[in-house]
Amino acid sequence: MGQGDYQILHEADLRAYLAGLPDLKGLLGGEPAAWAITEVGDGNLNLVFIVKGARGGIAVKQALPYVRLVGESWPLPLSRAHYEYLALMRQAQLAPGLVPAVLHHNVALALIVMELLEPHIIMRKGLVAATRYPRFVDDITTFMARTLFFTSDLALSAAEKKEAIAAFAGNHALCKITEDLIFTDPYRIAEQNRWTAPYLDGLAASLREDLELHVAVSRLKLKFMASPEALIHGDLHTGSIMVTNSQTRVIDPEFAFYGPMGFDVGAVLANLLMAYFASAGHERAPGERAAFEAWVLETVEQVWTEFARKFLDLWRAGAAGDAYPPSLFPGEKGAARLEAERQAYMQRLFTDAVGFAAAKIIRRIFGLAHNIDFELIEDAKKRAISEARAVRLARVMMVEPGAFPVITDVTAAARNLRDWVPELSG
Ligand code: SR1
Ligand code: MG
Repeated sequence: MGQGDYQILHEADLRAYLAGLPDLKGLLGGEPAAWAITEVGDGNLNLVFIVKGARGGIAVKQALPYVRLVGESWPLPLSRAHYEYLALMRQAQLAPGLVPAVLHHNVALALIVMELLEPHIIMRKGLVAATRYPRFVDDITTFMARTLFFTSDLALSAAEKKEAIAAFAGNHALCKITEDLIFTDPYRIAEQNRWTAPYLDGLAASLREDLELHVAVSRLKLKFMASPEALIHGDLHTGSIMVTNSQTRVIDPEFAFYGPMGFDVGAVLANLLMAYFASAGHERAPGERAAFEAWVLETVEQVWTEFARKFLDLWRAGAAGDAYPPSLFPGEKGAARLEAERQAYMQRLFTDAVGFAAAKIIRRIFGLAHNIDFELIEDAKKRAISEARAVRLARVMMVEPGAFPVITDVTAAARNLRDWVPELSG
């Protein structure tokens, strides 16, 4: 298997391939024939293998030439593995210890070998089980503040920034998935849409007729397409985060490109809010998950406040980028005016995050790709109730983001909807 050939790797191919790489062979230890190789990918796009030897283990991710969730009828470029590799390397520089270490990369095979994250689990699974993660706020806000700030015009020269945009511009097929699945399809008839029928039939139809919502989501789509503010992860949901009680790792940045910062922040907020609304559907006795639900809303608040604090601290510590030239803000008066502008910048970013969070919620309830937070609620009526509550909040967040000037307005609105009884179809 040379550098020039792509083939979908099966267990035997992977074993032979790894056996030919002395560093990885040594890391795994023992005889290659004795390595345990398991394909564990449960995402929508790729193959993921866990390989364990006598000494250690690794994770191997290979891009398929099509969307795994749908099949060969939906081709997808292998180049996404290259962008994922670029993003992982940049994120490792900017947020050390918060992404998996890359051990090997093969462009032709669209293959990335990473450290094995063990005993980490996908955060979404932990949230379904009502597990609280004490490191999460500090780690995810450090990740977002540092990766977004240091790849923005606040930290880069104009030339560096444009080179960086160009380096990721080819990842447009992945952007197109987002443009279609998040910002378009849930609001029109699309073959791949699905929802909890028949209970949400009426709500699905109302989304298709809601022109205020169509304007709001189209504005967000335009912002996503035309705002290369920073290198964003591009798919920062709780399925892209692996956790233990004491560690957090952000994985899977294959959707990375230069886009709006609020898209990443909104993704984290949206997925926590969905965990909150889904929680009622998972309880076996009333109030059983109350402490977890309180933690989730507190986490929503802290994710924004800590992110904003860290981002502003980086900016105040000395922004070397070409935006906001210091010579335009001299003396005490200039410093005060610049500080007021920083606050205004963060307020705009917050409003973006609120809107993008809303779009992220609606796509998981009416679009192609759902999440286990809701999907694992077996009783379809209960699931629909949780989903309808989330959609009620998401609609206001999208159409009137200005009605949520601070993050506690979002959490208060979520809390008020906790026991709201929606009118269901069917
Ligand atoms: C067809 S891919 C569907 C979704 O999976 C990924 O995780 C992204 O969220 C994408 O939108
Ligand atoms: Mg993914």
